[in-house]
Amino acid sequence: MKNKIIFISILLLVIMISAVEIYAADEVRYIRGIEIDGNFDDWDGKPHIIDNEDDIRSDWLNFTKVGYFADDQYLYIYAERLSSKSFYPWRFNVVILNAKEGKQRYDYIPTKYEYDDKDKYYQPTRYRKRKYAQFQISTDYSYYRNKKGTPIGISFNGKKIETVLLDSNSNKRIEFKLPLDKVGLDKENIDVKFMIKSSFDIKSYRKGLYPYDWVADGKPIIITTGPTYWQISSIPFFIMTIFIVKRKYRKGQETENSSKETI
Ligand SMILES: [Ca+2]
Ligand SMILES: [Ca+2]
Repeated sequence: MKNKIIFISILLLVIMISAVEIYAADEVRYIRGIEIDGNFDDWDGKPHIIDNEDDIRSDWLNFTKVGYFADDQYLYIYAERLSSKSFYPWRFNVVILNAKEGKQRYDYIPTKYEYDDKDKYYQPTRYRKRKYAQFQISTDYSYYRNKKGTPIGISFNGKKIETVLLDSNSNKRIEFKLPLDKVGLDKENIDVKFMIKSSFDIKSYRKGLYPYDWVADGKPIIITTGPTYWQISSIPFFIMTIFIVKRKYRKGQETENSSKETI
């Protein structure tokens, strides 16, 4: 009987410790920020959306995956497209739907899509008129000094903010960050609602198909901003809870043993 109790206690302890370790590893991965450098390993474990491939004809405008992350200052975005050819530029907009400042544009955003079997294409069937603020992302050729890396220019409502040179040879994916103070959302624990819109695709347009690729299809992406201290402080809290549970369990065992002795 005693051996059984010891065995169960050890088993419980092992389960608890491994749970803490997994939880802590997940937390560390989450709180580890994104560095804008052309190395995409830091996107492992961050939220992402897979986008349809049958929603625009030009491969270089066709988004296939978008990752996102936010702290209290920046919205970080990872974008992947179908084409990796270096002579195709990057050119798209990041639309901030719940911007508190800088809303200047109106657009009809698709809210519903239907798959067209004949054209093998996702065509929008419903739209909603929305006002928003807009960041423009494009390959900055004025910055090209050598053939290595990808220079990504970032503008807000038509005004250039900066150019970052990504140390990456593949032109299939990029990463960048957008300053949330431009849209009045540089705060902790608030939602940022955004969408990504490709530039106009003449190839789709000529075939009578909808000429933009939106991510996400039919609805905005929502990410809650930091703070990171919340996530860090939850780890000691979790360990403390386990410690209390363990102490209570041990106390219970002691009472059980002493009552046995009395008998
Ligand atoms: Ca990176
Ligand atoms: Ca797509």
